[in-house]
Amino acid sequence: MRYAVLVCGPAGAGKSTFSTSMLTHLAASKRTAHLVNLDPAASPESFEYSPVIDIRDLISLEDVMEELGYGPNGGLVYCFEYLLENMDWLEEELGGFEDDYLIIDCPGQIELYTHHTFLPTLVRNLSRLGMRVCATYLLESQFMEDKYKFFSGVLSAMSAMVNLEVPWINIMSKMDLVTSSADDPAGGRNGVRGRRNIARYLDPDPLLLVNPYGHESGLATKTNPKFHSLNQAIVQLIEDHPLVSFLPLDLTNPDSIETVVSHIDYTMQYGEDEEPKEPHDLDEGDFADME
Ligand SMILES: Nc1nc2c(ncn2[C@@H]2O[C@H](COP(=O)(O)OP(=O)(O)OP(=O)(O)O)[C@@H](O)[C@H]2O)c(=O)[nH]1
Ligand SMILES: [Mg+2]
Repeated sequence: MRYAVLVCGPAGAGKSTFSTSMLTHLAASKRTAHLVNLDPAASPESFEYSPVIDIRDLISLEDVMEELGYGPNGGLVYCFEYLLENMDWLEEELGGFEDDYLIIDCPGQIELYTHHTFLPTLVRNLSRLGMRVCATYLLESQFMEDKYKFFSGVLSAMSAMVNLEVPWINIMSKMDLVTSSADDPAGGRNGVRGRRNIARYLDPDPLLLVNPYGHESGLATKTNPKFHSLNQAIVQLIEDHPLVSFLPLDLTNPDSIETVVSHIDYTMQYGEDEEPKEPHDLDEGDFADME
């Protein structure tokens, strides 16, 4: 059986760093995994592990910009469309791998996740080739510092999930950057502070958006009244469709990586002849030092 983990998420979410950490982690557990680079803009020296399949062997952003006169964003879209037209190239590249575990590092263009047909087509092709596919979607912990930014991140994750229709894991990356203090004078009003508050973000609490701290703060006072009913509708949407919750990822903590990997394994039912394993739960204590 062949497995593919797509590593998705907005620009700078930590996709490439997570892909590398996962490869290191799997190697330490004596499991073979390979890196696939789908980012045509990745710089050649940016990989600790050299990718076994690299979109830049098919097409590079630099060439598209130079030869076709595209700018960087249009150029990237051109590259994805070029790959879609040349799926036989990818199929051929994938041909050499039996019984394998591929980690597919995706580009950070948000269009790819919201409406472009690139990833759904790619996933359909991988499934057709008999691969079990799971997608991870990374959002970085800085999103939790601002409620409005955070909920736009939640909505982007939701729209990507609906667009892609594969088993899905949302990950809150860069948890090592979350500093919290119990005696924060703002009481968590301006973003995540303290362990209880972190929980309200990892399992998004739509009430964060509805003026939870009296009349001084909250979306209701900060935004134009024209948008109140829209905000209300968004809160309702998230409440009615609780599709998005996040696994925290702290790359400085091996247990945290292990937890994320075990959730991925479980989602793909890795090792078909083995008993499916229950995913690890992160110990309560793992974030205890944050308070
Ligand atoms: N503190 C901290 N920094 C991180 C972590 N993961 C990534 N970074 C930093 O965040 C920046 C972006 O990381 P990348 O892994 O390149 O992010 P990416 O999602 O691949 O970015 P694009 O491919 O450009 O969309 C780099 O400066 C990393 O060093 C993390 O877990 N903790
Ligand atoms: Mg990257």
